[in-house]
Amino acid sequence: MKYSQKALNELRQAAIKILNANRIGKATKPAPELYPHQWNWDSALIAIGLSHFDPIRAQSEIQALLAGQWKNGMIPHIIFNPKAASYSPGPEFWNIEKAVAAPRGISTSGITQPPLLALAAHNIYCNIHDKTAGLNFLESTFEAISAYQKFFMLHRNYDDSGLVCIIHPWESGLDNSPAWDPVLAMITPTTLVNFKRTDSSIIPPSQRPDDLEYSRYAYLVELYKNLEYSQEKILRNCPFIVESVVFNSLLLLDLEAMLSIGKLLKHDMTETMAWALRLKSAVNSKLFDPNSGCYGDYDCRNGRLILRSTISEIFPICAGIPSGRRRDSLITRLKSDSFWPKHGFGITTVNRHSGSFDSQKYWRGPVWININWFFINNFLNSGDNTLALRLMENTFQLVNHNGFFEYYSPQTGKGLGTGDFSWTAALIIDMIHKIDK
Ligand code: 9WN
Repeated sequence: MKYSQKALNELRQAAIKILNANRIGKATKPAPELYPHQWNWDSALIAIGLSHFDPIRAQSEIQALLAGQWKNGMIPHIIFNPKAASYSPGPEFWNIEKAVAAPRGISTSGITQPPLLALAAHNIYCNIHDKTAGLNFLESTFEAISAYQKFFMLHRNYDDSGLVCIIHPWESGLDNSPAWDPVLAMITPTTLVNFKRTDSSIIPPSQRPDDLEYSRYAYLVELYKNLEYSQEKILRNCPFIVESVVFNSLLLLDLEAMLSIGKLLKHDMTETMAWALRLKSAVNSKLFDPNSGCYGDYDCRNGRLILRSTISEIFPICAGIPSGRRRDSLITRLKSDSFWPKHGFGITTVNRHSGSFDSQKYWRGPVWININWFFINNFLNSGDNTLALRLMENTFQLVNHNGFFEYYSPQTGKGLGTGDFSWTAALIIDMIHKIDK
């Protein structure tokens, strides 16, 4: 490791300072100005970082998220902070009062994000010293987290393939990935964005999705409102129904974490176990393209794989989905000039040689710390310490030289999007603990 214990300690202290500054009551906002509310997968990752230095706060991060749970089990992608400054689109835009399943007395968005709550809860248990308190926490959240996982099984099962679908690019977490372009191209919005965008007044527009993309995002939400957020009606009518590789891979990681939790609590996990096995095999069959030897997202409306050269091609590595020769060849692809060149700054979210690659624009090329972190975890779990160490060094270098940014240029390492980004801070803390072990 190129970094001394002293340098890592300093990095850890700086990360803790960011998480403290971004605290909003029981939860943590993703960033000081750009994202003033609580976000779903952000909070799961943030809780993992918190669990190393403040396990009580890590638990409340999860509990605050669960407080926004819908009656159908869904955990929304945003829980609005009533005291926050403006973020658009806000609660009035989502207008969840139209939904029978929405919770009352709490303001949320009407869609979800990659489910990582079981993963977060299990990490909290592993990192907490007081194991009795840890087990109590797992028991107290078990039912709600199971209901969230079951939401996908019941309401996002489009074609009984074992995979789950997403209904909006925001649900993917990788909002403007080029993988969604061909699906979004089928949508012709009648008006350009009907709300004032706050994001592009804070961040240079060249680093954010454009207005046409936002209009399509808004068009989809208008549709859900008209359908009163009924999941069944949405699956029948929404033009954007995608079985996402990253989403399904993360769901598998989350189901596996739930199996570990179930074992600790001695619950019967037969159903979860069967689903996890089926999901894994469905990613390996339905989402794998034998011609390219890579994975691809599935456009359910048009019944075809979306073959764009994005992180989806190789991401199932993170969930241990490919094995043997398939894994080896995907690792070779990962290490190639396309995604992670020898002197690069980490893994790019889009193949550098693809026509859609843009080194500055959000999920269309930049390096993100959570993506690096998912790969690091798999390398460590599969005993590939050399790769894990190399990627950790890349990640520390990015943050040490440039600050705790939302994403980074794969060409220069420069920080992009917002600074003081919470999951970057949280995952740096987790990586430092992994080195210490
Ligand atoms: C919309 C909070 C979120 C992340 C997403 C990221 C971005 C929101 C936005 O920020 O999305 O949900 O306004 O662009 O794409 O992954 O959860 O950090």
